[in-house]
Amino acid sequence: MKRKVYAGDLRVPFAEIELSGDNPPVRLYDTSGPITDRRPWIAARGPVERTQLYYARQGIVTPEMEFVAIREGVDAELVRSEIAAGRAILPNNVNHPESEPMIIGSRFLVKVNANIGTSAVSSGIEEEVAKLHWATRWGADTVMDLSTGRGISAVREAILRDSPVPIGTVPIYQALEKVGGDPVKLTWEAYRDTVIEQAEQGVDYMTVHAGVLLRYVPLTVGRVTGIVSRGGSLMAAWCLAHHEENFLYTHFAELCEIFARYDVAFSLGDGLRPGSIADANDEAQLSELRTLGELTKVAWEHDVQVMIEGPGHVPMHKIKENVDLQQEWCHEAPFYTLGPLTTDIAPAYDHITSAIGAAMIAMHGTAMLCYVTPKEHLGLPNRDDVKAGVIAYKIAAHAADLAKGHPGAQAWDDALSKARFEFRWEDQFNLALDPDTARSYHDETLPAEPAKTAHFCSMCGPKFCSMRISQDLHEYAELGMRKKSEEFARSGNQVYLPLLD
Ligand code: IRN
Ligand code: FE2
Repeated sequence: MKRKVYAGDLRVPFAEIELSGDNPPVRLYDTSGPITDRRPWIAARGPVERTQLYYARQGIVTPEMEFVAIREGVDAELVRSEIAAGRAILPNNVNHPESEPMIIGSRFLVKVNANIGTSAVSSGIEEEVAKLHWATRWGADTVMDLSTGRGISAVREAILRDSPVPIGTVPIYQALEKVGGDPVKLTWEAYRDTVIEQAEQGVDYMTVHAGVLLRYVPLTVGRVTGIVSRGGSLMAAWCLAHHEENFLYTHFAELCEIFARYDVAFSLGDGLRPGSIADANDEAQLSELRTLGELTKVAWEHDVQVMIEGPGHVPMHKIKENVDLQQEWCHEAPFYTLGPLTTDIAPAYDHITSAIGAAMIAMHGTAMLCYVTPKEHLGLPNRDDVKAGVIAYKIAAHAADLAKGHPGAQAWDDALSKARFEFRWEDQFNLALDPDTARSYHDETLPAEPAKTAHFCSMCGPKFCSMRISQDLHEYAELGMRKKSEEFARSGNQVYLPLLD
């Protein structure tokens, strides 16, 4: 069975799966909470709070960094030096002490973000808080509250106070509500006040579409799908209407000063990301990426942590180039990508079209994957969609951890495979990423209790089970091949021996 355990004085949470017989328990990274309290660590640093990047650059290992090192099974010094170099971020607003420290960087486990939030036409506070817990239960490492419509401060407050994971937002959405929904009326002042309000509440990272420059907007005219980013299209509309440079770009240094006070991290938005296979890796997208690299340096000068958002829709053969250019132009700041979707033809299955791209892009070095649910392009995800999206992305992330050779990643696979081979069905279910579904699929055809120890399942039946046959092969080897081959000849050279009679 699964139980929650805590390691060390910092009480780092893990899920421990107990296995049958003398198989050792397996410890897994656990994002499900309940919430911790970082208040004492924050208070101990005195009245002037600095960012984790500042401390890392000073050579100081904070309790947050130590916590993360235990969680990842790596050295605290690796955590500190990766943060100091800007290659990893530890998002944790000083006003969000409920969140458990985690790290986003290519040298660490690949992370998954789940988007939730209300829209003008559906959903309320309880529903969104339930989605938060549901998402972290299945392994979401961060959650973004993308609420639009009325009462979004209250939704965010409820989510923050209940969240064991860092929370991200896109402040331009709320700024737009403040100016009555007309992008032309957006102002730096309205935006700034929104950011301060959200930082005070405890938002850990914010998507800022500061790379959508006036001169890049015409580059999107010939595209098949134009500008698909909500934030990107708002800023593009503002720039064109005023014929002025994006105020997020012109006020970027001021924004850095605000972020530094709370240790809010930038998620530099990809407002010009491609929204279709046809538009992948085009000049609009790449121009913005170069600008994000320039802004990364400015943020670092203010000791503010940065990650870079990426596409979108990209066919498989154009994925690697995205990581290579991002790493080069953005000085190795962590990459955080939305999928990418590797084809446009499967609405209702875009958790799959995008998990394929997510696995590939993560293998090449993307640090965090923004999930896509089956409802992408179609509607607001419900509870089932949130689970389908998180599970698809946990698979992509773990597959990439294996490919990258993250220390310890394979232990989980090995434990599950051993259980499978030894027909320890309960152990196999308990080790599964989604035990509920694994168990129910098995029980659909073989619900009886004896089937839980049977050496076959209903896919192949008793006679054609390759696992059982190869276990018999092991036995043959142990008993002596010759003796067995004699028996085999005597039995009339039958491979599949009758089992049930
Ligand atoms: C992630 C990578 N690229 C985009 N994202 C996510 O898209 C981002 O983190 C946020 O959740 C959402 C922002 O959408 P718009 O405003 O760019 O459409
Ligand atoms: Fe899309």
